Amino acid sequence: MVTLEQFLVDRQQEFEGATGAFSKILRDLSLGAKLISFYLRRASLSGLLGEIGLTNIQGEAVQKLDHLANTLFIRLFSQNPHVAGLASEEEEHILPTDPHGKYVILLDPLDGSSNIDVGVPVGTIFSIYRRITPVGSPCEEKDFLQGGRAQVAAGYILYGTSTLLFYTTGQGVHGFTLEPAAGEFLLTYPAVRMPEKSQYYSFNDNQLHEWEPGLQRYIQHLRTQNQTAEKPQSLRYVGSLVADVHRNLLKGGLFFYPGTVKKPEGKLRLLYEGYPMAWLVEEAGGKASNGKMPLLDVPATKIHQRTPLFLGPAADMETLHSFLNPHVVVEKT
Ligand code: P6P
Repeated sequence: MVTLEQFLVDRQQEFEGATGAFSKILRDLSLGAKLISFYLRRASLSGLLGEIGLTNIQGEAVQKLDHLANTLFIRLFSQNPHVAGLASEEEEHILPTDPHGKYVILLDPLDGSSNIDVGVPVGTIFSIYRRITPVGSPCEEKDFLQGGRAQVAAGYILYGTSTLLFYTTGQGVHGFTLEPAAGEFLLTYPAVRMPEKSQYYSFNDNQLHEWEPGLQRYIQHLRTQNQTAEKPQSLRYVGSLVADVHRNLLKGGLFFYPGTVKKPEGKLRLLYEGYPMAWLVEEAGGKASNGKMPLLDVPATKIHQRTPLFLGPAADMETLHSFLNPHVVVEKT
């Protein structure tokens, strides 16, 4: 049994600087995860379901647990000397914390929270960068807009049938399960690889009529393939990004949330949903794109910018791109 703390100590050299900063940041993330998991599992017993009557920067109703998770992580990272600042889905602007911190963190504190009332798993998503502005001064927005390939760590916490923490620092994807009896995350998924063959495909087709024609043709291709396949792929979509991506990461499957005619940028946020998920999937052997280019190469211009997101096994992504960009020769991986 390897605890998350021990795992981090054993692999400290993998995280640049090896100063122990990452261990302390991940320790705060795991403490936040344990507390959120505790409150989530009692939400309907303790009046924590429902909305607080506010609307966030995204124009979405703020759930009580969104507010709790956001406040909790702000408190935790505000007292961490390695963190120079935060950006959160729930906050319009960046939140500078310790000017002597060397890292900045982007967070979706509780993604998919509208599912809480119906018992569908929800998650926390995080993305960590080394700041580029001088240590000793307050962090600035440009620290958060370095682009997906500049991430130094990324991951998610899934509050599902168990509480799982998955992360990467560029040395593979490693997963841990919370053992409530010990209050520790234990290593349960070392060196995760996404299966090359998909069992599932995942999307919400309520706007299919607004999708680009190549994508509609790809859906038809999937369904035609299923008619003769020995093991037809199943549609699985719970409408909670962490849960949908986690299932497809472990079992193999294509997930996408495309743009539409009215909303070409789609719904999901690039910096604290797209980039971390794309890096995790690439580190596990899959691919992620915005339909046109690798997602990690999509330039970051605004903290809350949105992006179409496609991710899945490399071979399935190659087939998808052949439908989306029929005139582009897709390099054989
Ligand atoms: P739709 C949850 O609100 C979320 O941001 C993601 O977790 C999820 O993947 C997506 O929206 C679901 O959106 O339009 O299918 O309900």
